[in-house]
Amino acid sequence: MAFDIDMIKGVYTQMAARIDKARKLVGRPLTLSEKILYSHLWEGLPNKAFKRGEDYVDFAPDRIACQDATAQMALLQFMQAGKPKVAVPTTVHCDHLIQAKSGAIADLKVANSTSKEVFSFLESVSNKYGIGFWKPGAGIIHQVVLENYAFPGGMMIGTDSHTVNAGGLGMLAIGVGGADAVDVMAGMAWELKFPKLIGVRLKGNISGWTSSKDVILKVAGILTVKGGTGAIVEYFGEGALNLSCTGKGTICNMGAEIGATTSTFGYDASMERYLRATDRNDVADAANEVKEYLTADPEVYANPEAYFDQIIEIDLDTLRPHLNGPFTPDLATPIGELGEKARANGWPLKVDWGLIGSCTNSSYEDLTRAASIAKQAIDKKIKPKSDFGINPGSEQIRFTAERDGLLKIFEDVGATIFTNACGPCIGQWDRSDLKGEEKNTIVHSFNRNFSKRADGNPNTHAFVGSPEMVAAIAISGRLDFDPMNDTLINEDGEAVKLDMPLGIELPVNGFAVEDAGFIAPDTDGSGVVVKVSPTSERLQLLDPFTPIENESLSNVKLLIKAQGKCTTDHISMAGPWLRFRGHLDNIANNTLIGAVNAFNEKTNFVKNQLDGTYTGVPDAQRAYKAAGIKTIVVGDHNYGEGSSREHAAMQPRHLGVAAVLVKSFARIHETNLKKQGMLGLTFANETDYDLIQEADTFNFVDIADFKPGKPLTIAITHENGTSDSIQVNHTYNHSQIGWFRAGSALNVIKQDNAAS
Ligand code: MIC
Ligand code: SF4
Repeated sequence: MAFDIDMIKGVYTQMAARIDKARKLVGRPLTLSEKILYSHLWEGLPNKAFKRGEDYVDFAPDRIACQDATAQMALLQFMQAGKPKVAVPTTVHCDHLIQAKSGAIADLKVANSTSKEVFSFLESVSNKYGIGFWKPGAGIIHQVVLENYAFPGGMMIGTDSHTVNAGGLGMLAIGVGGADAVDVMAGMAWELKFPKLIGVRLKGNISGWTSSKDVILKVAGILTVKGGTGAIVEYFGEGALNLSCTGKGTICNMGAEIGATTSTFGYDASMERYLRATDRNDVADAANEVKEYLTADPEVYANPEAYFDQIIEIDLDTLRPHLNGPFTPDLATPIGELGEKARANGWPLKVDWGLIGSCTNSSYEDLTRAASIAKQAIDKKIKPKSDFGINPGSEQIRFTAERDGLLKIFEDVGATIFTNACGPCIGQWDRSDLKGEEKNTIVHSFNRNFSKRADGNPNTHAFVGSPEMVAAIAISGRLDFDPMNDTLINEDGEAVKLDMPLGIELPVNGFAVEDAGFIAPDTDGSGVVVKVSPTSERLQLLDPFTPIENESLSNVKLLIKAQGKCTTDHISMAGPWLRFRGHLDNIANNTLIGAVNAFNEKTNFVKNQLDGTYTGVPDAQRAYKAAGIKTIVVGDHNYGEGSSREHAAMQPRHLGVAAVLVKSFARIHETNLKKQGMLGLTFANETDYDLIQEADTFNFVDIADFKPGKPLTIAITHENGTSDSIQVNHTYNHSQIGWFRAGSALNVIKQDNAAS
């Protein structure tokens, strides 16, 4: 039986009336995305049609998922909200804080001891507030959600950008910062700008070496890392129907890499099979009763151009497998063309590691496809040239894969089986084969490959591919290997070819598990005491932020002008810093240390305008804070790309940064800045970025008149006494300006609580 089946049935009971009413209001057939949006309005029955890309709308998500690295801050904030229990079903998953080093059993033991304080905190807060807790080793949040909680037609939010993975089961699942999750946990509406819609028609069928991963690698190449911003991507067509449910999850998962709000697929037989295989006949039966509401109206897919803002068509019959990278997930290259490109760019051709796992590609089917390649290495006597690491997606997958002999195959080719956790995908990797920062290449089945992400080394060139392609490349040890055309020399000196991968969609003998790792909360958690030691270096109770006063915005100094890509990994690095995710002051010591200073192209080296010296970004910022001076961060396009981590907003806020002014923002990060009571602004005229000089002072001349839809003016004084006046845009609505005035969104919740 599924968790929360009554909630799911409740959603289905109300669905028909809400969607039928929406169809009338909109006056035309509806896409699946619109159906889910309109059936999850905070007000219940829709009473107006919304403008895509314009209207802010209040939604009522069905559930929330948090992972250990973001849940700490989310729950520390929720604890301040003064509520006895979470208002909607919520889960916490411990997956980010487990380092991959020697193998699952040893690594888990180490994590359980080094992060004991944090895991115990999360477990007791979960118990107190009615939150389901998935202990370390249970699996990666998005696999566990897909296996247990996702349901067709539902809407969920999660404090992780890859929450979108649940689109594989026909949900609208959206990544948010912790403060957004706190709104919903506290029983309030969740606000989102009504998204635009991108339709992707999948023609033909996937076969051979091409996989679901290649669909999204191709889409990323077309749309780039910001092409999906503000939009939901809805996949359809014959090719969609023939993809497995977890394969659809892979495609939706990496929608985060194109900035999309989320991605989804209509309910179909693959989803029904997956629900039944994961012990959720009740959900499948309930979904079957409202089937027509769980996909678009037929007119939409027959004539999509009339219903979507943009259409992309991909012919799966001719789609080739890809590897994307290095350093960005949208640099797409078909296998076969990579050698030439690598040679031209000086990317090392020798591959040191092949890593299989992450929330993107760690399903049972993924492991079978990769294992079918690994098995050939054994059968054809090819000695793998690279090291191999595997992170299964969940304990259920691991247990079943072990039973079915898949793990044995990987072990026989020398792979290390790491914990069911994020591991190297988030820099939780004690990589022992490098001595320093050697230039090297790795291939992985993850989703992100930003600089330093997996191992902290800026010279590691990481390429993203399907698990089976990662296996093939790792066996060959070469980035330019094309398994469809090239041969390998085996131990007998013969030239042998790898056959195409063979996957098993769902385990023939069913899934099995002994201890899935779930701990249900007490029905009454009011007596649970949550302890946070005042001397802890890992956890720190939060003090409310004080509002940024208008007067403090007249002598604002430039902290850093960031150049080029500035992802949340650059703003608040993960890896070794994950250990401080529950301690705002300690993690603030990594603020913007990865951002490239536009004036000297160095990282963590900025001018402290107070004394003219050059120093690390956190040091300079702490000096401004001590002097009571507010600062501004200037950035390029798609600033804050990547993670949902609100630390990237809370840390600058905590240290006294008042505003972030960029050419464009990634969605979640922009919202996180607003939630924490900061100014997230964009240049009205992009080239004004070039006017910003190293020792500039900023005066927000009309901040007293901060209003929705009205640009702000900033007077900039340069060191040589000259000045410029620029216009900056913002997307704050009335209530978001209220957050700024109150110091944060959480302060508004607290004020409302106190008033009621
Ligand atoms: C990531 O993949 O970057 C993470 C780590 O899962 C983040 C969340 C975090 O920073 O904790 C994400 O994608 O949101
Ligand atoms: Fe974990 Fe990587 Fe997925 Fe983020 S992308 S949730 S770090 S596996």
